Amino acid sequence: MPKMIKLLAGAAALFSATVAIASENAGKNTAKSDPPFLARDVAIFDTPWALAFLNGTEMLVTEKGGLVWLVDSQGHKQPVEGVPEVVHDGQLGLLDIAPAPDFAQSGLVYLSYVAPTSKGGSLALARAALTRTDGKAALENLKVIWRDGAMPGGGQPGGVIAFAPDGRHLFLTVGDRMRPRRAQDLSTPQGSIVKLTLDGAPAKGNPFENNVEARPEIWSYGHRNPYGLAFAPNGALWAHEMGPRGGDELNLIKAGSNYGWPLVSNGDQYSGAPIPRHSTRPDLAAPSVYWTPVIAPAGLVFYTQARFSGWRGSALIGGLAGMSLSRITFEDNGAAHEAERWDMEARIRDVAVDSSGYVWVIEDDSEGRLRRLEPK
Ligand SMILES: [Ca+2]
Repeated sequence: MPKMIKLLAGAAALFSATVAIASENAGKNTAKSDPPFLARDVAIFDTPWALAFLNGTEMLVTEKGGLVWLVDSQGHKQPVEGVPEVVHDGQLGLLDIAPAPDFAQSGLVYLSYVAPTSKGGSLALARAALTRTDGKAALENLKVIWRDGAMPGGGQPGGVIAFAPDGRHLFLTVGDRMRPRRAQDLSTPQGSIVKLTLDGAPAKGNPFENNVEARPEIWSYGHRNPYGLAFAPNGALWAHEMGPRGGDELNLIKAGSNYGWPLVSNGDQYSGAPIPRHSTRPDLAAPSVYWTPVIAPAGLVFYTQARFSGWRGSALIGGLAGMSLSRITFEDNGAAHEAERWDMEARIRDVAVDSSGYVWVIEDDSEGRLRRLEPK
């Protein structure tokens, strides 16, 4: 590299290090046992994974084993037929579900799952019409609109869907499937967040669309296993992901950014072997918040309602290992803080807010509860 360019590159790295927001370790925070809400048990599911409201009173709940339920706010459950076959093994199975931005008119829903392949299963994104005839609910005209490429792998599938505020695109988290190097390999979508049209095609203007060696749907990369993805009220995209031993992360997601896995982490390998910290590589995007020890974050929703008046603008994150619910606050400069964490005495898999401002959580258990949180 010519000397002048080297100098400029060094100056750029220094500049980005100077403007980077300091990462805050929230792992040392403790969960409070006196939450400002009452939790009402509404229904029970076998290992539920995702919860999504369709309207003010009805929601869809997925179970990892491959069932979808239509549920009302009183807890009445109706099975939804027409769910595709899934690979149910450890972390793999039926994953997220989300109504289309125009669901009220189209009746379309999107779902993610690990689909059977000769290599053990690949992450699939499908779209289907939710129909209700003669008292029966079903997914009809189901079409797989995107696949991760059917490469072999282990757990850590990712699979969380978030629609862009423009209503014309969607984002999907793709886990590294326990093949960490793929998170730095732009020729595979594993370990990335992808941006797609509502038909599953790579979005126009994606950051690597002119890189012939890259998958054109990739929006950001260097991710490990993201189980939370949501747009903030100001239009910023946030994701969280599970670290290895330590180093869970909450990241502000920007087009083309590399979030570092497995080159850097604020956690270590499960063996105890160290991984270089984010601070050693200012060229890689560092988390706004990290957790060491971990909470194993799952589910992410921004709270914009009035019912919990002090929570407006906050994000809520469930904790699997943490058996917790965390409230995250944000600053205009991209900094974030775990303001509070409450002990939920169960592994929290997903969190949602209904149109009345109540918060709903589901538990990761063979008898996992759907619970409604209301202010005390
Ligand atoms: Ca990272």
